Amino acid sequence: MELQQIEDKLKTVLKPSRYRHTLGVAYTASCMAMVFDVDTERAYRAGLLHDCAKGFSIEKQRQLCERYNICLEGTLTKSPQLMHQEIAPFLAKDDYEEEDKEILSAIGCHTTGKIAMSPLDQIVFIADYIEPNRKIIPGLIKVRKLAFEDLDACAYEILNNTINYLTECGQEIDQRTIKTYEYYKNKKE
Ligand code: DGI
Ligand code: FE
Ligand code: FE
Ligand code: FE
Repeated sequence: MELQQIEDKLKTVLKPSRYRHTLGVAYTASCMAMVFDVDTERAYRAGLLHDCAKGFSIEKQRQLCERYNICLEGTLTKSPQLMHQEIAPFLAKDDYEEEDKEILSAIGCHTTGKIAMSPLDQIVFIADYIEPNRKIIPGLIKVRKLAFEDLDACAYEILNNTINYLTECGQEIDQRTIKTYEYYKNKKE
């Protein structure tokens, strides 16, 4: 699909604030791509598509998980906010004609991250956290600077903040979030 078509369609399925966030991620990802020699259109497209499943109700997301044979055990049952990451690659392919494996990979790990992320994976993961419409939270200023300097250090910082935040809220932390955190922690040392 043309970028314009993707944007038009997303605008009809996402609420206005989510659509605004989506554009913020697309633009931030393409700026980061300029710094780290990644294809800017790919980064923009991945940014657009990353939350394509977020407009559906949790019930509808559960149905989509069943349709795509996504296993609903473990963290996904306790943390339904992770479902949209699992659905995104399937939905991007079916509803937005996205065939690019690297884009599908990036949107499929944008919430938890994964071990040894590609530069594009990291860019989408980071852009989602720092885009300009996000409200300022502790540590964000530091993360925003690192985003244009060091992808590994930036990913580590985000995962550390997220794990601390989820622990404070008493929320279940996904195994992938923990594994990704440990991976980037070891890489840093
Ligand atoms: O979809 P967005 O709001 O743009 O952002 P996101 O997809 O990165 O994250 C959605 C939510 O998921 C956010 O509130 C943080 C939360 N989250 C991230 N990692 C984990 C998690 N929640 C749980 N329970 N476990 C995790 O490991
Ligand atoms: Fe998301
Ligand atoms: Fe995120
Ligand atoms: Fe997002």
